[in-house]
Amino acid sequence: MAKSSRNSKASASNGSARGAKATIHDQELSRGNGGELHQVTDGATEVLTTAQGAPISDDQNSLRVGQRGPTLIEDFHFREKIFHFDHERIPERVVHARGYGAHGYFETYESLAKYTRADIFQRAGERTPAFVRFSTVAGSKGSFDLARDVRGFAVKLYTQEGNWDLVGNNIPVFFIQDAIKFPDVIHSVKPEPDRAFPQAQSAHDNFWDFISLTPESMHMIMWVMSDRAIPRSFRFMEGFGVHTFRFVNAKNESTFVKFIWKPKLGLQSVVWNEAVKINGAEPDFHRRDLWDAIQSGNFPEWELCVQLFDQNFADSFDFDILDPTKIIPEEIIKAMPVGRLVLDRMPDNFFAETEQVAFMTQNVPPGIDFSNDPLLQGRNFSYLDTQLKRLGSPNFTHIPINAPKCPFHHFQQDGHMAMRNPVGRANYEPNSWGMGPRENPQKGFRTFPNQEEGQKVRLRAESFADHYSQARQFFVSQTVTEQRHIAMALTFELSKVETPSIRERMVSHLLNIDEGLAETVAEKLGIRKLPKRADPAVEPRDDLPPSDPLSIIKNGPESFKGRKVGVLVSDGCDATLVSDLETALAKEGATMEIVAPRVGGVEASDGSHIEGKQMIDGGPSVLYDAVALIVSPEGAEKLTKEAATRDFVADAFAHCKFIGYVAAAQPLLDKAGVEPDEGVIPLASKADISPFIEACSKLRLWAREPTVKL
Ligand code: HDE
Repeated sequence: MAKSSRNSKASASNGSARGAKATIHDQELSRGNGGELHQVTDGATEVLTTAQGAPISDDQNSLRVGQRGPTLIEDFHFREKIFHFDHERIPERVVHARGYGAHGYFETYESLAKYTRADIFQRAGERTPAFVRFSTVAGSKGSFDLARDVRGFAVKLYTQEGNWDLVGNNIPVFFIQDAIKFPDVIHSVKPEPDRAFPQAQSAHDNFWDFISLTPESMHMIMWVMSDRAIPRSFRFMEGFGVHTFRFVNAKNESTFVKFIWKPKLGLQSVVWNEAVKINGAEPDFHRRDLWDAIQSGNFPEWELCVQLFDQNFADSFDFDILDPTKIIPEEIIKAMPVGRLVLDRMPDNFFAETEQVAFMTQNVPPGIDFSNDPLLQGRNFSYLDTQLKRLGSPNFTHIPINAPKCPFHHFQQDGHMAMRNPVGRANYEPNSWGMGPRENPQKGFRTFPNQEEGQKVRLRAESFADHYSQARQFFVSQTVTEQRHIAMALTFELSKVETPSIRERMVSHLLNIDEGLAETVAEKLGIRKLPKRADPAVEPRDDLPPSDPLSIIKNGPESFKGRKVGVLVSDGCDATLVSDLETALAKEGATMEIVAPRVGGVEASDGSHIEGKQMIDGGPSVLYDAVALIVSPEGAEKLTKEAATRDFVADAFAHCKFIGYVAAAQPLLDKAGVEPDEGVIPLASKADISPFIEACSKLRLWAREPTVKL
């Protein structure tokens, strides 16, 4: 008796904390419908209701017979609550399941009317609302952010003539040339079906088996084995439309176009050893980074660049412009900036927006059209199909995140969850009631009338046959450091392959790309006798010149803006130095985070308190772009005893980061086995701060890497 009455008291007091503001569900309702929100209130706070609007008296106890008796099925509130909970999950995306999105806008620089009638490109300075979702490809929704993987870069632009979805990746080429191979490449990379592992990894037999049997994937493999596949942040990666598209102008003239998003803050990736550790320390590393940047007003920005070319160029180019395993180097066709994308607002609700957003390659406004790229053609089929499976109804366009923001009128009706139906008698056209919308040949989307003819065949064009030349071009465009990373990535991945013949088959392909690379990988894998090189469909070329835009290191930032320093402090540390560093970093547009022995913080030499953001175990140096060690002699003495401190310093050094340190921190460097070089920078006084930040803007001291042998 006494027990149950205590419970019900607790429930009453729990209840008083409820409803301090409108529930998320209510907010969604009021926004989604734009209509009046019916609120039941007791005058002070809103009253909790069922989804049908009935006020609820007790949300702590289900209805039962007596205090200890069976629960009653007539408890409609309990039934509805559990029913809804049981149905909260929807299928995750079959690829790109793990993603993170943000709102923003696209601003057009100049009119592109000469090339396209797309409304978004007509007026200089015009802003178009945008929603972007970044993603990994292979892992499931709950996987970690730093998987070695392609990143999705999907942009929805709510133009005044309908939604334009540019559903791209952070890599400009793809694994396959024909959409019919998509299920195969994806099955091979996903967890193996009998054992259901490994999760979010390509380092396993099935993937490399498929790849080594698919020479057209070799160019993509070079990119995926490069640091492009382990970006430091969504903010520091490029996006590519991949396929050749068409611009079509008002005179119905067509220009081919490729789209590239270039981050204003320059390119940056992490190293593999770091990625592995980030995944353990902060599986949401990329999510948190985007969240923190936007919430603090440091809005990430990209420039949209277009490569424009005509049929004459297409006919004369060394490769087929319809082949999605090829790029057009920027030295050959300039990437012209045409606008900028700014992300300035996080969604109010992850599920409603980021999860339910439905991107579709076939969402193009008048003035943008497709090419015959067989991958693009296949995608145009797939994306509509997949939304029906995932979102469960053809009315997924009624979900606010997917609905156009321009006026729209059609006669589609009914179906599950229909929110909008035609009003009035007419739900067809033509009708003689004079009701409803009609098509408009001038304003409407007109497909570019490209002449097409030929036999129906299942044939791959000869012009798609060269699988190695651009893979080599990518490799020779990299700095020595980046080439080393590619060799290490291939070695790592293939070391996880248990079948020796698959490893060898891969090396036989590498021989067609770069002999030195093949030899290094073979040697590191312990392959004693080099296999014969793979038989190429077309003899690879070695005369394609290096292209600088393909390297990350050659396209790094101009400053340390947008980056973060991890500052390790202890009791008795120099408070002025800490605050001077913070001020200087803020001036640079960078931030710092205090890592302390206790998250409660430390007492500095002047008696002031410095609050910790992370305790040392929770803030390893892999989370930062550079580190500073600002400790007192006593603090250093204590910290050297902690394994986490040693890792903090040793990892920062091994990952080639810049390390600023006060003299008292010397024991920490010694304990971590740091051999000072120009990247280990004394911070004796305020005057040392600016050279330290200047050095940090180079991001890494790559010259150190051969000595740390990562
Ligand atoms: Fe996708 N892809 N894809 N893809 N893709 C999907 O659509 C597909 C390809 C890309 O954040 C799916 O809504 C086929 C290339 C991104 O919601 C699905 C082929 C590129 C996203 C699908 C490709 C992409 C997807 C799964 C081979 C870069 C995430 C869920 C022909 C240019 C969008 C969904 C988001 C998602 C099919 C190849 C990018 C199944 C058949 C090439 C960024 O429709």
